[in-house]
Parts: sequence; C-alpha cells; structure tokens
Amino acid sequence: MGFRNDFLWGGAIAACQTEGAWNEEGKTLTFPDIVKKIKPEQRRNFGQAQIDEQALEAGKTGPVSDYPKRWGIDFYHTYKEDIALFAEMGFQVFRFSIALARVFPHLDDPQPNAKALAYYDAVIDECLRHHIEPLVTIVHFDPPIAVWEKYGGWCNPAMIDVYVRYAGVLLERYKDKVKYWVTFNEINMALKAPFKTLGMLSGEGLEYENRRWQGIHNQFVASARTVIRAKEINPAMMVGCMIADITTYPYSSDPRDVLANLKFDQKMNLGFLDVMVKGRYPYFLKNYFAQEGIQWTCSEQDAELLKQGTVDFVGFSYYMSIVTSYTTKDKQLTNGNMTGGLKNACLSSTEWGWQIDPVGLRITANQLYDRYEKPLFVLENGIGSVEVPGPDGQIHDAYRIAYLRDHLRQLKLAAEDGCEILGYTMWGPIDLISSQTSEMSKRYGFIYVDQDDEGQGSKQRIKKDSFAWMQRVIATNGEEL
Ligand code: BGP
Repeated sequence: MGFRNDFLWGGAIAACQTEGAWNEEGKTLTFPDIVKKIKPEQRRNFGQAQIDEQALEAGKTGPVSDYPKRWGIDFYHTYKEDIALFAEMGFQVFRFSIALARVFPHLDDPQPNAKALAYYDAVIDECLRHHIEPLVTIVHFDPPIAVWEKYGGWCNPAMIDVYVRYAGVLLERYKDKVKYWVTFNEINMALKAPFKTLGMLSGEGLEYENRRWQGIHNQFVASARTVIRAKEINPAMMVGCMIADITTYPYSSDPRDVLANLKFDQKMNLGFLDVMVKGRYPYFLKNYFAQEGIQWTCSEQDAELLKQGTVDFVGFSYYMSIVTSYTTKDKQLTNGNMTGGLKNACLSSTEWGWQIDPVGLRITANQLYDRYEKPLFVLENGIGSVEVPGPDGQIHDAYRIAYLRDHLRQLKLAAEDGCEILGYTMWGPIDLISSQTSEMSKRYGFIYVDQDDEGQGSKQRIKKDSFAWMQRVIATNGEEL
C-alpha cells in the first residue's frame, strides 16, 4: 500500500511569479505586475494586498523596481535550465500557467500572439523531451489590467467569451501534448483578493457583492464551457478545478463554534467545489444569497452548462489550517494563505504566521474524496522561509524536508485510507516571487535562486539539501519518506 504506481510527482509555478519579461513580445500589464513588495516587519500581520484606484494609477506609472513580479526569476529566458533541474529531480509532472496577457494581450485581439504561443510551445516541448507531463493552469492570478479597464472585471459576462476563446486556442494547440488542465487557480480566492481572480478593484457594500458573485458565476460558466470544449477536442484530456483549501476546525466543542466552523467551510471551500464538481449551486449558497440580499443572474442556459461541464478531478492547494469560532472575543488571530483565522494552540507557524498542520492534509483529502468521489490532485503545498546560503555557499533546509516529509506521510495515509489521489505538485520547486507579499525572500524552492527583493543578484540556481531528498522520494514513489 502507499501511493499508486502511476502517482505523479512534481512541482508547480505560475507565470506571473516566475516569467518576468513583463513587457516583452507584446505582453501587456497585469494586476500582479502592480503588487508592491511588503517590508519584512509586515510579514506576520499582513492580510492581503488590495488594489484600489490609487494603487492602479501608481502601478501604471511607478518605478519598475517597486514591483518584483515584473522580473520574476526570469523563467521566460531560463526555462530550459530550470526544467532540466526539475528533470534531474525526477519530476513526472510540472504544473505551470500560461499568461492570457501574452496570448491575447488586449483580450479582443483578432489573432493570438504568435510569439507567445511559440514560447509556450517551447516550454511544453522541453517538458516532454524530459518525459515530464505538463499540467497547464489556464489562468493563475494574472488578469490583464484590460480586464478591468475594458470590461469592468469578470462581472461582465463578455469575459466568458474572452476566456473560452483563449482556452480553446490552448486546448486545440496542445491537445496531443497536454493531458491535465486546470481552469482557474484557487477560484475561491475571489472572496479575499478579487483583483487576483476577477480583475476587479477592491470595494464593499451590497452592490459590490452582487458584482463579485456575478464574476464568480461567470468564471464557473467559463470553466464548464472549457470542460465541454476539451471533451469535444480530445476526450482523454482531464480538466480539473482548483480551490485554496482553507481547512478549518471548530475552536471548541461548543456547538456554536461547530456551527460557525461548518458555515465557514461551506462558504469558503465547499460552495465553490459543489458548483464545479456537482454542477449545481448548493442549498447553503442559495440561502446565503437570499439572506444577504445578494443578486446576480444565472440563466437557464448557464445552469445547463454547469451541469454538463463538471470537472474530472478536484485540485486544491493545502498549506495550513485555521480555527473558527462564533466569536473572536479574547482569541488570538493568525495569518494564513490569504485567509487568516484563529490560532490553534496545538500547531506551530511559519515566519509568516501560517499554521503548520500535516494531519490536516489527510483530513482534507478524506473530506473531499468522501464528498465528491472524484480523483484528487494536490496542486500546491510547501513552506516559505527566509534563506541565506551558509559559509559553504549551500542552503541546508532541514525545516523544508521536515515540512514536506510530514505532509507526504499524511498524504500517503490518506491514500491508504482509500482516497484516490492522482499526484502532488509541490509549490515553488524553484524560489519565486511571493504571490501575496511580492517578496523574493519568501522562498519555497528545492532550488535556490540568487536574487534579492530588489531583483539584484547573479540569478544562479543552487540545489538545496531538499533537492536530493525529494529526488529520493520520487525515485522510491514515496516509499522512502
Ligand atoms: C497560493 C497561490 C500561489 C502561491 C502560494 C503561496 O495561494 O496559488 O500563487 O504563491 O499560494 O503564497 P505566497 O506566495 O503568498 O506565499
């Protein structure tokens, strides 16, 4: 028993945190290109970057040096060397995203950008040359600014056609090369960072909630149409959804805490998966809309598309867990992956205050498999740390090995519990720019990148201790952990 024989081992990155080349070969400005880096003293109490009108204007004219995602780790030019390192580790799958702002820089361009497609052809061919299965995220947190300026964000149903046209180009082009697809990265983070997923500036009030949920609905429809299209093009393609799984426990056995926990889970996690996996809105979301007076439109045709376009696998990211209570009075708060919560006295935290909870991964896998009975794919998991090479020039990341070992042991137990798990792509196999804080110094990789928060450094790639450790894990299909 253990991991299935065809279990896929690998890593995951995103275009907007690695590629750099922010204005090369026709690419236009995106929301992540205008997220400023934070200062180290903000790490533990930093909620979530918000982009308002002012930040948008500043981003359009501000100095490039303020915005690290614009240079990333220069993957646009180093992909060959970097993929070769992944191959050396034994990767069987590599999850990366394609940038809409490269392929259709103005969204309504009459033709896709040939240079951008040639670049992604080369990345995919490089993976295949190394016998690595490419897993493509069609959109990963990088709406072009044009989504806001031309369409007012995803609340505009015209965005569905923009997306489906773009996805269609990719599906047609790579139908014989790419088997695994994810329609939207962490779609549920529209609740926390609407600029990242919906291309909408921050806002509040009922009218804003109407637009937010219309945007989310439009993405559900776009995803469903993409699944349907993929099956027409090549029925062997597997299309998955993805949420940031925010695992939560009740603060105590007080039934009010248990109820608050249930409601949080429904709204933050399950509602999104229910629509994409079961193909319909669950009663609790409908009830939430009614109670809050939130109004948006779902046509009969939309409902039919949602029903037909259900996903093939359930993708999720898992980094941490939180605790929920009916009251925050006298309770300590903690940070998390875009979603903070209450502190759990049983768990330790990373330098960014994310609570480390390996057993939570086993619990989550069981809960999701029980509810959906669809294969699971762990699309992100990892630990961000400040790291500086030692006097020997090496990075001895024993804490990363411990974090990954503990999580993988729990994932293996989940597989032994009977959960069907297709694979595991560790987040940030090579150091990259943090999504939330735009820091380079929040490092996740098996591979160190010699570059600081200002973008200075040789960009040399150095294997950390975890590199050889993961190589062994993959070689033994997780027997040696
Ligand atoms: C997820 C995102 C990734 C990634 C990761 C770690 O939410 O899908 O893009 O960055 O979190 O977050 P951070 O980079 O903020 O540490």
